[in-house]
Amino acid sequence: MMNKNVLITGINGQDGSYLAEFLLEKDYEVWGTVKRNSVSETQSTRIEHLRSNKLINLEYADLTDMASLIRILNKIKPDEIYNLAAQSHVRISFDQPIYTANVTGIGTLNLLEAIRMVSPTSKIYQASSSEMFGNNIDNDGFQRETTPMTPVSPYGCAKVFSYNISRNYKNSYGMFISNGILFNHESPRRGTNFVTNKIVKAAVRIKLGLQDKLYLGNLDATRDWGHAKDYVEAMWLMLQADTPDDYVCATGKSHSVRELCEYVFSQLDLFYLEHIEINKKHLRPEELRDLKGDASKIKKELGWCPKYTFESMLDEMIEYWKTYYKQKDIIYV
Ligand code: NAP
Ligand code: G4F
Repeated sequence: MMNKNVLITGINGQDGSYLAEFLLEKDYEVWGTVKRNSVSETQSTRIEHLRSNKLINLEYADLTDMASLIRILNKIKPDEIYNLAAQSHVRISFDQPIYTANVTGIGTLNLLEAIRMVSPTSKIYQASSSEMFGNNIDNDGFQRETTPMTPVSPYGCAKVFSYNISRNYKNSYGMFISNGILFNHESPRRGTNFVTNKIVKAAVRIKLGLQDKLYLGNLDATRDWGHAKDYVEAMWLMLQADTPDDYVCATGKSHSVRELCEYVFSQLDLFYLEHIEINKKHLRPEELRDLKGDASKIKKELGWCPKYTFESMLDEMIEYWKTYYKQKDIIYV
């Protein structure tokens, strides 16, 4: 029997790399898009360990370059498409709002239009985000599929456009498109300018005497943090359903950035307040204050069951950085 083939845009991102591993284990033929970088080694850092697998293929493409998407779709005609590519950093979206709108918003439309023309029966996953809710919270303290969306960042606005245009293409053209409204998810592969991995990496470096201070922004914002490995399984589950639909993915527990610092530093026998300073440059012009998701729909309908806790996720990240610096011949004290 032929292997199912799949296209992942943004395969070298945090989620793309875990999703590629997950799908290779299921014997999919995996095609992924990478962006050209002048340092070619960094184009595929997170998936370097998968490159020798005969079922993985990389292609140059950019969401802002529709012709590149048409070329790949023509070649592959994928059974499933996971649109994970984005300018995904919320703080940076305030510095580069137009670029963010072009990639994270219009880029999705470029892809959908290309799929409609070339491969309309492909099943599509759109990477939507809890950032779309802005500061709306239901009376019970949770956000869910029905919570209104009033985004508070250029990134959130671009994601709402992608969410809406995906639904519009599903309804207008009968395409199979599901939105995963994913809450924050992390791992050792998380970019180190997102708050979890920034804190864990810095705390390990402080413990090793490689750094004195950690500069952060708002310590009082709360987030619902899960593990990326659990969340890529949810993406796949959405495309195995009989009909397309939109699903929230979250742990249902939220913690403040302060609590995160407290936990990570205490795991290294440090007291966070002795090492943290606030730097205004990490504050956002408008902040999304609190996130806590209700994932009962995906649990009930698709049987999704996350395995990691907040603590086990952070412990894995701490171990990663300890090992990383050990391999660099630094003695851990
Ligand atoms: P990530 O690590 O930032 O990965 C994004 C990927 O998109 C990278 O491979 C990046 O390539 C690629 N990319 C950026 N601009 C592109 C363009 N113009 N054309 C083609 N590819 C482009 O993000 P992630 O954490 O894996 O998240 C995956 C998706 O889920 C994103 O859409 C994100 O917005 C969304 N999301 C994430 C979370 C979360 O907590 N992680 C939550 C909700 C939704 P380069 O590295 O070469 O730039
Ligand atoms: O780690 P963050 O940058 O993630 P944020 O803004 O919640 O966005 C992430 O999750 C979204 C889902 O809700 C995704 F759609 C998006 O792509 C991305 O993956 O910041 C988390 C919190 C914020 O409240 C921020 O203000 O941490 C606060 N924070 C405090 N100091 C900081 C810092 N964030 C960063 N990045 N750097 C700081 O120094």
